[in-house]
Amino acid sequence: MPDLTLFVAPMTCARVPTIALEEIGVPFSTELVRTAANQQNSPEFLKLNPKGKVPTLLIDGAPLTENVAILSWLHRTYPDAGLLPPVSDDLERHRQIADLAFFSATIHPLVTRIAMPVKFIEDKALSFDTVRPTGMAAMKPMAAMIDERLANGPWWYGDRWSIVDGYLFWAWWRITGVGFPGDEFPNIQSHQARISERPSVVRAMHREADYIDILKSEGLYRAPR
Ligand SMILES: N[C@@H](CCC(=O)N[C@@H](CS)C(=O)NCC(=O)O)C(=O)O
Repeated sequence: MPDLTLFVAPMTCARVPTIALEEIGVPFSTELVRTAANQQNSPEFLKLNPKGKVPTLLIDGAPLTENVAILSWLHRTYPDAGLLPPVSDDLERHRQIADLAFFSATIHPLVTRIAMPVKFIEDKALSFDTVRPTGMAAMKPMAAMIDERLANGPWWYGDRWSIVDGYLFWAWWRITGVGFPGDEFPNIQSHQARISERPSVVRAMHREADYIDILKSEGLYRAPR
C-alpha cells in the first residue's frame, strides 16, 4: 500500500481529493499549507510543486499535482472505491476525464474570479465591483447547464455518486459562500444538501474545521468574504 500525504489548505480545491481519500478509506496523512503566510511559495514547497498550489499528493515521497491527475490516479489505484462509475469503452473513459477537466479548467477559474477577485486586480473595491460580477455572469450559464443535468440525478452520473459530485460540491460551496445566487439553481442546491450528508464529505469537512482552528490559533485564518 503506498504511503500517501496530501498537502491541503482549508476551503480550497484540496477538499476534492480529501473527499476522494475519505471515500477510498485508506490511511493518509495531510500537511497543512498556510497560504496566508505564502507557504505555498516557500522553497521547500516549490521543490515538491513548482506551481505553488494545493492539492499536491506525495505518493511514497513522489509528488503528483493537478486535481485531474490526482483523482484519476486515485481512481485507477483504488478502482473498488467507485470514484468514477464503470465504463464500457475507452470513449466513455475519456468522457469522464472531460468531466474532471471541465471542473478543473472551466469551473475552477470562474470560482477563483468569484471567490478571490483580488487575485486579478489588487485594488479591493475594484476587484469586488468588476472581477466578481464578471465571474458570476460567466458562471450562470454553466450553473444552468449543471442544474439541467442534475434534473436526471440525484448525481452527476445519475444513480452513481462519483468524485465529480465532490468537485461540484466544493465549487458550489465556495461561490454560494460569497453571494452567488444558489437559489436560482434548485437541483444543484438539493445536490449540495444531499452530498453534505455523505460520510466522506462530513469527514473531509471535519478535517477542514480542524485546520481552520490551527490557522486561527496562529492568526493566519482569512474568512471568505
Ligand atoms: N489546476 C490546479 C489548481 C490548483 C489551485 O489553483 N489551487 C489553489 C487553491 S484552490 C491554490 O493552491 N492557490 C494558492 C495560490 O494560488 O497561491 C488543480 O486542479 O489542482
